[in-house]
Amino acid sequence: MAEDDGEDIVLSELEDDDLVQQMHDDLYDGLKDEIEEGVNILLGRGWTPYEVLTKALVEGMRIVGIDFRDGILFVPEVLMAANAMKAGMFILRPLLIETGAPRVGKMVIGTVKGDIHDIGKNLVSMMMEGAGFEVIDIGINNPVENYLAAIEEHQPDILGMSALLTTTMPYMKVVIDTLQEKGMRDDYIVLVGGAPLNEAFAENVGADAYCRDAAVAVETAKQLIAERRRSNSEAAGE
Ligand code: B1M
Repeated sequence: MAEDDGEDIVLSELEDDDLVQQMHDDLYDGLKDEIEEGVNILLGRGWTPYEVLTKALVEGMRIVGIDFRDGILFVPEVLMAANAMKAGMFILRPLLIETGAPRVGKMVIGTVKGDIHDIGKNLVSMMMEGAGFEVIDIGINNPVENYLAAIEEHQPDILGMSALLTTTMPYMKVVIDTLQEKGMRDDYIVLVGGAPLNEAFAENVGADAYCRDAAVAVETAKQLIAERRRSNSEAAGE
């Protein structure tokens, strides 16, 4: 995508806006080293990790997604873009989770069975950790048994599920129905997210909420945990 006029581009010499534009191009081209360099430059110029994440990386991946959809990019190129994105996220992760905040709750999160998309889930995990949550990430392609084993082992407040494909999102209902059948549904707050979902879908499958993005996931998690704790202490007559 990036126009190559034969001149080497020196990232550190670019103004912020041009650098971000160049990073979108570099992400598109799957240039991991350049993405790492760009992230470090922006951080060095005083950008917050969250700004770098959203403006340089997430926006760049949005553009990749459009051309993937339109058949301009194919799986191998998108994989390279995803790897470059992950390299940038790797630098930002410790900065985003660097917080003295007391643990506000625990979440188990994973991408559902049949689905290997994990960038969005990883981002949600990072933002939740940054907001003071303990996060147990069970990875991709999770059958219901994996969710059950993880919640039994870790006893979280929240179960989070991610799906990026219209063919895999119905699996969320399988997990929630299983919790229901086992009489465990009300023990957990269930949050769902992923590009093809919406609020109506979340309501249909019996989730507590749909989270449009990682920031909404954090806000929703905090709000629902506070509500749950309030009603528990009211029930206990405190
Ligand atoms: Co895939 N892919 N892909 N892909 N891929 C999509 C999803 C697609 C929309 C592309 C397109 O056509 N435009 C399309 C799905 C179409 C559909 O179902 N309607 C698609 C397809 C078709 C496929 C394959 C079938 C392609 C093929 O093989 N022919 C295949 C399926 C593989 C499988 O899973 N079984 C496939 C493969 C891949 C790659 C492996 C190449 C790669 C994934 C690499 C990886 O994740 N490690 C990939 C990628 C990168 C994408 C796109 C381009 C980008 C996804 C992404 O990372 N976005 C994507 C296009 C798109 O989404 N526009 C696409 C950035 C990320 C930050 O956003 O994931 O939405 P997102 O997460 C957000 C929110 O959704 C929310 O918060 C996140 C952060 O703000 N959120 C949650 C997400 N999960 C949450 C969980 C929560 C809360 C919020 O829990 C509490």
